[in-house]
Amino acid sequence: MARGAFIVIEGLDRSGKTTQIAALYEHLISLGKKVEQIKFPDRTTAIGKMIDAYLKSQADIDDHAIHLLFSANRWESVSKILKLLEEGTTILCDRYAFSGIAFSASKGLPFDWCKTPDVGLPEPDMVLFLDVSPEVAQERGGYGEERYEKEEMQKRVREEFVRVRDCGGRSLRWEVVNAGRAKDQVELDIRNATQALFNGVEGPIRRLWA
Ligand code: Z5A
Repeated sequence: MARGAFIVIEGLDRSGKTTQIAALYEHLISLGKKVEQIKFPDRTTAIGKMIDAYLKSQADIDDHAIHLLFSANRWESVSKILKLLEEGTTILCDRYAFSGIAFSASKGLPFDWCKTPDVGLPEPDMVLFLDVSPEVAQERGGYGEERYEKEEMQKRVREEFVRVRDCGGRSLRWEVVNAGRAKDQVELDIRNATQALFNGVEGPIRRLWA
């Protein structure tokens, strides 16, 4: 039996990740596929609660320490991710290690240091990067409520994402989607990019940057 596909959606704040994951989820359900949504940070765990307090500026945490907490928050989901994939369930994941590097490096932490704690995580079969200018993102609902939601920071993060893509390793599939357009146009692009994965994936789950 083919294993499930591991699909990650990345992008700046308000690029439409949550909207598009929900749309792809509904589409896969309508096709009768086994599919699960996950999201990082996962704010439900003990580590996730610390991250949540940090993002809401209710707690101050050293830049290095918060970076390691974001990574630990992914590692605590690895057994669940592997189990779902092995059972044939497609995973749609909202943010992953790529956000971890891009946000921390944009604060000035060394790029390679930022990458190290996530080496060996399950590697996605595809990363869809929803590209939107910080100006367009800012016009969308809710912008400005959390710690990183500032135009200057988002511009630096966008630049760091390019470096993250370029350090992806030979096997990593990274597709850029123009997310500055209408929701249904973005949805169609994402569906087209991912449809080859809907029936599952042959071969082992690779490890990220390993
Ligand atoms: N972070 C980190 O530092 N290190 C890490 O390792 C990780 C994360 C994993 C919280 O992430 C912060 O954590 C994030 C990165 C950092 N900080 N920042 N910045 P989060 O994922 O929990 O929160 P978020 O990035 O702010 O996600 P979001 O608010 O859920 O945004 P989104 O999912 O990309 O967008 P959306 O909710 O689908 O859409 C936002 C609005 O735009 C909404 O009103 C939609 O109806 C609208 N929308 C969506 N698409 C469109 C289009 N195409 N046109 C017009 N309007 C649209």
